[in-house]
Amino acid sequence: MSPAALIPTCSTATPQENWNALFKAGERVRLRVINGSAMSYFDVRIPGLKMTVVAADGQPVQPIPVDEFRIGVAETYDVLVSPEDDRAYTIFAEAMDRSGYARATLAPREGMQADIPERRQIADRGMEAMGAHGMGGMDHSGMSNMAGMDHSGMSNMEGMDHSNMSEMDRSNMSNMEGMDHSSMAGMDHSSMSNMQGMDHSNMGGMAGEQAKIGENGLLVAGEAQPGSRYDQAGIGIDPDERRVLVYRDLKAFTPWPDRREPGRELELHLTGNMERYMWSFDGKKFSEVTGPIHFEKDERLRLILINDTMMEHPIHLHGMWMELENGQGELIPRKHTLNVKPGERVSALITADAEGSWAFHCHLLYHMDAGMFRVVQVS
Ligand SMILES: [Cu+2]
Repeated sequence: MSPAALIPTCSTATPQENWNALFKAGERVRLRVINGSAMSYFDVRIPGLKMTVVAADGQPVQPIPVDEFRIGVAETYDVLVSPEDDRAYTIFAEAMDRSGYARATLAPREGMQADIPERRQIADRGMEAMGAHGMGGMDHSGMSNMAGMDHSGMSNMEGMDHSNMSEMDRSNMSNMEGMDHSSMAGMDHSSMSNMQGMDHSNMGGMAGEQAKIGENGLLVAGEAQPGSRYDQAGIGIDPDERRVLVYRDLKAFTPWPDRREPGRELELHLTGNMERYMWSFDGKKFSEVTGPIHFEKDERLRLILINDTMMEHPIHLHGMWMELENGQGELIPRKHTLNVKPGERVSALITADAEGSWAFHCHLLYHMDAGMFRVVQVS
């Protein structure tokens, strides 16, 4: 499976600049895709080419043929592709909220380009698919406006249609976790300036992509309770039978060396308040905690992350690997960044083999800055 060519180029090109990589027909190319954005999740595909995922966060995994994968901030996936035709292919990375895209081109010669796919709609199939609990009774007419919200306008909030927000059934809003319900209903627009840094893409994308799962029966509405349901960790298989990578697919080649059972469990809640733009672990911002999280040197522990918010968070640990407990037994994959979806519970095994102080944080940079950050001290 070794690729004939590794393209060791980083791209900071805009879609218009159209970063280009050349291939020879029939050769196998390995692409390493790193989400280096500050706040955006991307759905990545190459129309006309099957991709085979062979590594996650730089760690080899057993080959997984996919048509598309979602990549959180700081995650990395390596894919093999074998372009055979004498034509260009568009590497298309659509922002999760469909507000924009990144694009590059694989081609046999310079100067070629392929079509840019039409941007897909954010699906609007109801709030109960957002993964929060008890939201089944929500007024979907109000939320449909939220999903279809003009995100470009939201960056300054000018374009936001507040009347749509008020259509929401407030009595049901009280079921929404992690939100300041009282102030949501009577939203103070002056405080909206706090939302400038907010990742609206996630906000818009949440309802859409989760709901897509629901339509395929992989995620039944209201079923997204905390639990290790890794078939829900990604998008699943969508209506036109395209295969989309999910965490449960990731399977290592050989067991990682430390096979000890964890000596203890450490549970952390991902917490926040969208309107006030507060993000934290266990309800405490970094500035409010008294000290680091302590790992005993060389201990084996289980880290459990529970997302109490309505957004996805890519949680990143420096210095040590997290072995994602995704149901693959001894062959669970290891990652440095774990995407945790709204309402989801994710667990990982860690061998604390790296002495020192390490950053542990949400890799949405505004969240990190707001306080979703801790120091892990191994000693
Ligand atoms: Cu976050």
